[in-house]
Amino acid sequence: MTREERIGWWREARFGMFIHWGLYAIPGGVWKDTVRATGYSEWVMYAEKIPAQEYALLAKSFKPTRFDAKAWASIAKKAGMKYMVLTTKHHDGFSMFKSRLTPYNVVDATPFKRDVTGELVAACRDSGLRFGCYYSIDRDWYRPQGPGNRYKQSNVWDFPDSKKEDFDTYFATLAKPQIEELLANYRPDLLWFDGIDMKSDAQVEELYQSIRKLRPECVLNSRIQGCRFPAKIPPPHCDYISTGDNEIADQLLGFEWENPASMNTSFGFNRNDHNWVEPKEIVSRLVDIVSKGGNYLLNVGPTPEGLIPQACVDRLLEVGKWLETNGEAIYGTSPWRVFRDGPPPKPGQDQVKEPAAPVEIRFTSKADSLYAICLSWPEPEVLVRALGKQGLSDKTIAGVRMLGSSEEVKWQQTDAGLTLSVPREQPCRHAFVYRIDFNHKQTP
Ligand code: H79
Repeated sequence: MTREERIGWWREARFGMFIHWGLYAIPGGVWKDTVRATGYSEWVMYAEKIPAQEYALLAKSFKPTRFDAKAWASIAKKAGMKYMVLTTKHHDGFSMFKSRLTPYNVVDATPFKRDVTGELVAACRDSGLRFGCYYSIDRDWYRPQGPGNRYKQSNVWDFPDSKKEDFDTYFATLAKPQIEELLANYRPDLLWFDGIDMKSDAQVEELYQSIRKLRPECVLNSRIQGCRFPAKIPPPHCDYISTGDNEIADQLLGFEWENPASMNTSFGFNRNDHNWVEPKEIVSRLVDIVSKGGNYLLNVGPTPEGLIPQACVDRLLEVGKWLETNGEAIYGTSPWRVFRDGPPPKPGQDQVKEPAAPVEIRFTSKADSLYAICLSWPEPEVLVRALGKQGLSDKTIAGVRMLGSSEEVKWQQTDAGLTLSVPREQPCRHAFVYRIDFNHKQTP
């Protein structure tokens, strides 16, 4: 199977749900007297240097009585997301799936005893969502031979003797067989590696060949090899590039990419972090990412009770509402020749967060249509400079409308650009999509 065949669904999907759920949800950013209202709650074991045996006791209080895989899948669906990626093992080394390789897993080590990965896979399949497994391959703070005292972010409080570190053994006896186990038991559509660069080239190759043999259709992100972006574009053993956490590419990359992003400052549940990204910015970021050919993998950190926080649900439903009207400008689109139009950015300006007047525009395209997506309501009219007579010399415009609006849009094309009238009523909130239809060129 070719990469082109494998990546088709993923390229059309554009918007996915990342789920960080594990033992770290229980402290939720609070450990003894230390309260962290910002930052990665899934790093609590590292940040507090919690001995592995003490951290492992958290498993005994993992009782998410409100967990309902179908409800999570339904939230993702309503948000307009097309795939889900779950942390099957994070850096803390705890497996959120039934594993025969270690009893330190959600079924064998908790009173809950339910295979949450299996339940989520089933719920996703039932509702037409693709499913991916996140796996932290290069870090494991639970295991003495885990990676590794050579690296600065490893567990040196339990395992100070760097001679005991043995990445090769960890890789051969746990990481690689667990990946094979995930592939065999859950048949994921995607494997989402998080890693740093502990693996040798030979290990990457071995892992890659094994995955391809077991499941040729499984899409792979770039962190199978290394974490750094934008170095090595495109890396050899992956289907798409993961940018840095919360890092949006600032240009068209010419290769599929995805931004893993949090909705507050943490990926795992943090009970004191209320610093939520607002729906308008989520929509802006989605549009910005898709205009550059990327996907948006937006995270939720469910609570120890098993609920997606209400603040996330509210925001996701709001984005879903926007997509109901405007999804055709997002799903299955390709980037246009340029990704943006609008006033020249000021140095250091984040154009998504602080769009400059009069209006920031992003483009996407599909067949004979071009979508010009305004990141704020344009008044009294909008001039799209990139679509002047010269910029569009090879195409003629058949008509223009605004998605969700039945009002007529008047348009005029000059050398300066394409001027579009603005409907009286806003058809939705947050961002506004003009669909510009071109006359179809008959091939002779
Ligand atoms: O799973 C999420 C993060 O936990 C994980 N990737 C996403 C998807 C991740 N692993 N490593 N890193 C992110 C980068 C490391 C960041 C750090 Fe830090 C900066 C480690 C120490 C300083 C942030 C601040 C985390 C701990 C303190």
